[in-house]
Amino acid sequence: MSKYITTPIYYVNGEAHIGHAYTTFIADTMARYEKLKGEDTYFLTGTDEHGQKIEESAKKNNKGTKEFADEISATFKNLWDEFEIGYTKFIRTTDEEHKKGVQKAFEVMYAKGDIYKDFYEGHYCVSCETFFTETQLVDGEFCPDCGRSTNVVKEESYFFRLSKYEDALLKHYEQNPEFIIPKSRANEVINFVKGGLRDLSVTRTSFTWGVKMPSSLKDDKHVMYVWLDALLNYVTALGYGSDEANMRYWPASMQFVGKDILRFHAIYWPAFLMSLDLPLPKQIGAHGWWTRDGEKMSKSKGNVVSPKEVADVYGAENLRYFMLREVPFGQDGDFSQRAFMDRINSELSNDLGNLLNRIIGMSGKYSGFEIDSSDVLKYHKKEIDAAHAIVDSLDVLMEGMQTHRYLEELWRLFAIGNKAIEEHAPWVKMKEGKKDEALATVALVANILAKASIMLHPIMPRTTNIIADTLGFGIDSSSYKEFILDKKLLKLFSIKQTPPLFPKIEAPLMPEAPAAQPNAPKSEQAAVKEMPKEQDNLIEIGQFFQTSLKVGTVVEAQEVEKSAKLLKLKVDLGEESPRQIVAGIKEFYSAESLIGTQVCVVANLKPAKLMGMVSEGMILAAKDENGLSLIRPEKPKKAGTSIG
Ligand code: ME8
Repeated sequence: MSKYITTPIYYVNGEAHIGHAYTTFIADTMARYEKLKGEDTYFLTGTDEHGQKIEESAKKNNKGTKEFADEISATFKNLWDEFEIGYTKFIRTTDEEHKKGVQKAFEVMYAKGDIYKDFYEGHYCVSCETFFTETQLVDGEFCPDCGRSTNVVKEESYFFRLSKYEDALLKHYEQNPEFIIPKSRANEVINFVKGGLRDLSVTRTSFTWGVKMPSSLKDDKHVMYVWLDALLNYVTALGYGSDEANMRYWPASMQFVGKDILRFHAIYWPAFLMSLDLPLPKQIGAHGWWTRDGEKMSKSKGNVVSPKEVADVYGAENLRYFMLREVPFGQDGDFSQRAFMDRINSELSNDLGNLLNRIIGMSGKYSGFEIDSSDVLKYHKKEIDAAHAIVDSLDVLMEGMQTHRYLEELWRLFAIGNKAIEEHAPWVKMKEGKKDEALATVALVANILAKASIMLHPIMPRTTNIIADTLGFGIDSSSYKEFILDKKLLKLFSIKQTPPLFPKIEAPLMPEAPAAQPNAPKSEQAAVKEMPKEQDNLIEIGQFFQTSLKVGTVVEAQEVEKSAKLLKLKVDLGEESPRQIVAGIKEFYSAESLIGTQVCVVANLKPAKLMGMVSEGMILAAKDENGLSLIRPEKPKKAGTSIG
């Protein structure tokens, strides 16, 4: 069975950042893994180039729209080429075949009666290219997704009968519980659909930068809605509507998306496919959001992490390793140089790099850079069996996208290797004249390194090719079969001397992120307040003690879905149950990063309602022009400890 793996196609309104890189890394890893297993695999990525947002960005940059799209699209393609992303095709929605395919799809949907003409009146967010109803807006004006102002738009539009597919979608989710991973996200989608689907406006007349209507409709004042155009890329890339030979790869085995665009992929996209009588993708994988040093990345804050900048100083594959090791799939992740350096130094350099160096060194000293595996099973059957058990456990982790667990388990192989060297001390055995035993230990470790590098290959292809070259073998689906599936040992290693692959990093190699600029829309001046600055408003000590300040431990934290600013926290104040506190700190802290940390709380504040949620306290924070930080006890204190 063939495999088809996709990333979202990225908007060409700005250059790639590590969030885009993460999606691409994880998809590339999956595609490489399937190829290693010998699967016929097609891997698609590309750029999304139509719509009002791109038109406006081009204008701001004083460029023609196509010229601008060409430039930014090329920066994505070049970046992925630098990262050696092994895509089969890089699609652009401005490609002629794509446009033809979209027009054909529109005709098929129209002929089926799934598209009709009417008027649309709604609030449009250009940045998200999405319409909202009045009730969805924050404070009647702001986009619930990005917090920007929306415009009222009334125009003639063609509509897709999304409502018709409500039941079929719900049935599909029910019958295919693995359709959306992680499962927690599936519930969000199901609830959204259960809440009722409105037909979707799928054309625009207010701008022209989009795929034109099929000529058969004779209505050329409309262009296609960018999401209809964009989602169809997954089949037009395979030739839908033109040369359909590659349509044999459809349905996709895995479509990776960020959680921000899951709704489009798990609701609209399957409905479009049903309308086209095409099968639905096997799985949609929604990953979490990356922050930098606990803060959301944004151009306005100037704290966006450029993958190129990181790769240039820390190494492209080290970044791949870090991102895939750092977060469980589906959860939010944080990029900090400290965490990144720790993983490079301890895991890549100490555990893996040192083991390879020791093998190079010992094989040179004891056996002229040749390692013979003949005696491994005689002296080290236990270790080899343990290594094979680990290797056997890996497939299910990768197929379930548990890359952090996959790498964690994989690293246990290096622990076996390092422990064997310590325990069997080949240098002592050599002195005792037990050369066979010493060389068997070296061969054991060489075999462990060989197997580990095959399994690490999808994550660090270039690095593992160097390791394999150092050991004297090649990584491909036949070595995967021989050394992983059939559990064979490599009979003879011929070792090359290779300089250390992971030099230790002593200090951060990039400038630290500029502190964030608070930029809250007026709609959400939430529960974090600045401390009073007035010196002339003196109070008595008794007045101060009227405020009950307590140390609390955050036990739960969640993003408030329709809000760009709010997090909903459960804070343990040593009371019977934790308090719910809604705080306007989402721009500065990810929910994930707060769990288990301590905060200072005004505990006797009258409960207030924020976006319909009760907030039973206020969290203390300090905010200046450089951003916001929470006030925390210097050392952990029991939850509920009074401050004062
Ligand atoms: O939404 N953390 O394009 P886009 C993690 N063109 N991932 C992130 C991220 C972050 N901070 N920021 C972006 C679009 N991403 C549409 C898609 S598909 C038919 C059309 C990743 O350029 C994540 O995968 O805004 C997200 O879904 C994607 O970039 C959005 O890229």
